[in-house]
Amino acid sequence: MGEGQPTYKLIYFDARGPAEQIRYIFAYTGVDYVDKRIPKENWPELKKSMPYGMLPVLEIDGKPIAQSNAVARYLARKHNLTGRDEWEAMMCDVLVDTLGDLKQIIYQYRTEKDQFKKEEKKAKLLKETIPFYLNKFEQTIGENGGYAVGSTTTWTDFVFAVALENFENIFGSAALENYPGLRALKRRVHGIPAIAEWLTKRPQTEV
Ligand SMILES: N[C@@H](CCC(=O)N[C@@H](CS)C(=O)NCC(=O)O)C(=O)O
Repeated sequence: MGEGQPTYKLIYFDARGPAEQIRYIFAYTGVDYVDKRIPKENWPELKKSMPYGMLPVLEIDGKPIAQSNAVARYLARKHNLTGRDEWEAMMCDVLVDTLGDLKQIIYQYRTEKDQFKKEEKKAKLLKETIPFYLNKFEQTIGENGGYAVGSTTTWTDFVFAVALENFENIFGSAALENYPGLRALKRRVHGIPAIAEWLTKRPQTEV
């Protein structure tokens, strides 16, 4: 570890989840970190010592920092992954937060216990909500020549690539067939050599 380089320990469960975008940043930048995956049975005890009782948490020189987007944005800023200027950094946030709104709605559908309501939610998602958001994302990415923001790789590309993979897992690979720009973005990110290497060596998990 070079002088001035903090030590990083990423704590999460044995899953991609909201930790995966942070792992992509570490892979892309080549920064060393410990990818600590805690067994579910250790969680109740560990939870008590986490800042907000949730994971992921990134320990930076031993200090635990919560919130996957705050952590990703911090690392992105340090490693020039927030676009060319403050405007592009803001656009990164706009897209990440808007995608977060969609992920939240999908989460509510996935965790719905009532089968009838679940089907209703799914129908609305597929007919209205998903096309509404994905068409807008598709348009933005088209305008930016395949990038989420500006004309360079940003952390937002990583957040999208991770989400789109999950999206295809949830709704089937045909779910993105009307969105060639989104598919191409995911393919481009997955084709970046350091990310491609991470994809082959990462633990294979369901979510
Ligand atoms: N907004 C938080 C959400 C974190 C979150 O929902 N973590 C879940 C796992 S994905 C968790 O820690 N669940 C265990 C618990 O709540 O006890 C982030 O993005 O970091």
